Amino acid sequence: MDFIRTTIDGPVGTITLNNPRKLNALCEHLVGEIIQALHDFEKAGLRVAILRAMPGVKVWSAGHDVSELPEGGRDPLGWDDPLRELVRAIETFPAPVIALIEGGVWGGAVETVLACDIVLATPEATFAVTPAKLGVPYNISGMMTFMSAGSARIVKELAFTARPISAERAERVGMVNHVVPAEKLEAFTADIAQTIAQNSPLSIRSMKECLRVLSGAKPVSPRGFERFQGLRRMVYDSEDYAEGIRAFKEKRKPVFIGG
Ligand code: LCV
Repeated sequence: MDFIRTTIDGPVGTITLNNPRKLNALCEHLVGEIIQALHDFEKAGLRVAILRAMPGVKVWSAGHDVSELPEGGRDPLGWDDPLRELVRAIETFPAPVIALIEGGVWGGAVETVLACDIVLATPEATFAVTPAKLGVPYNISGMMTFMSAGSARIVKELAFTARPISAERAERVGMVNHVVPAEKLEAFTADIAQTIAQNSPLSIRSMKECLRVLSGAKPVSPRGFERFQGLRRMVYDSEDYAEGIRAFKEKRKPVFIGG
């Protein structure tokens, strides 16, 4: 594996993001390695997976690899996009996935973390939902991931401002389970993981799947779905979307014209 490290401690497996050159941006290669590691953990019958970055990182993950986003005319977050595949792999992994967060979590990496079952963070960790900064029309299941982690009002503030929020604020609004000082976080995470691993894996697996289905069970009519997709297409076909991606690559602030 080039971009991750994996370790196994009895019934608990750990995946460590390790592509510092790209700030662990969720590129196709990195995502493929994470998904493969989860498949390996499932085959090995592990009872908990921990997803983390290297100790002491300033950036846990910079989010979707912007260089892999289309420059317009195509849905940037379609079904087979690596980020979508990663979120589904976490959600359907048949055991709890614990996110151990140090540093900044950006864009699609926030959804990835929120797709995990338990989120543990240091006080210095931050979370920034960034589609509006890039001009990206976030996708429907992604918005539901955010909605299941926080109230619509909090999601709107995060999504509309695109500003990072602190781990403490994220904990207060229910997006993070525990905020723990960095020097204690590994032991705290291991304790929760080992506790889970001693409980019934079948009971936990069924409850995780029930909760996944129930949290996604928001009635959306076919007409409503098509309207969402029409709204999203209007965005990714827009000049604003192309400008957002171009500005990121040219390392300048985008100028959005609303069209
Ligand atoms: C590719 C990158 C990235 C990156 N992709 O270091 O949620 S959505 O809809 O927005 C979704 C589509 C999504 O997830 O989009 C990505 C959202 N992510 C962000 O907005 C974070 C963008 N990155 C940053 O704001 C900064 O890089 C942070 C604050 C994370 C770190 O800043 P720092 O000054 O430490 P640099 O900005 O210098 O980045 C180091 C290298 O990593 C690249 C960046 O272009 C630079 O490349 P070069 O060394 O070639 O110049 N990089 C950073 N983020 N998401 N590449």
